[in-house]
Amino acid sequence: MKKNTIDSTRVIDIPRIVDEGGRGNLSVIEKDCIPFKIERVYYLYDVPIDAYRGGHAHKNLKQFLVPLSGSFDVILKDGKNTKTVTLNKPNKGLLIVPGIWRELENFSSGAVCLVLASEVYNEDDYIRDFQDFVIAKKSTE
Ligand code: T46
Repeated sequence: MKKNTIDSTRVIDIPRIVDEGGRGNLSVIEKDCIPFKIERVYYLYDVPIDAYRGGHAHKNLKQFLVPLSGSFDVILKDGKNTKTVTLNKPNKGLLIVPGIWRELENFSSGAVCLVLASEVYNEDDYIRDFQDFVIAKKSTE
């Protein structure tokens, strides 16, 4: 389990190209915008307003969450501290480093959460029990 704290998670601005002809915006994630190579892309959508996603930590996975549409809250925990980040702009994404518990809630109607991930899917990388997570974090102190 990585020693990271919630201070290691951060919102990153995604470059935005505003069309001068009034055709709207274009945002692009390339080169060094995020600090890992993308190995997987998935997205959450049609999430009911009262539904809850996440509720786990990753041992090694880095992820970048982008609210392509609508908004939702991401609750981050490191075993000691908690912070909530509201994502509601398609040109601002949240970097979540390994060793951080995350919960996603308060999805607005029509919200879409794009996730760029540093590894392919691997269930062994998940810690899905919060007490196990807290114990694993304590062992890094
Ligand atoms: C995370 C949050 C933001 C796959 O087969 N492949 C995949 O790439 C993923 C992500 C999931 N799955 C399967 C595993 C489960 O049977 O899809 C099902 C739902 O996955 P889970 O309950 O983990 O979904 P969320 O929305 O609670 O969590 C997901 C990611 O798993 C997680 O890494 O940070 O989105």
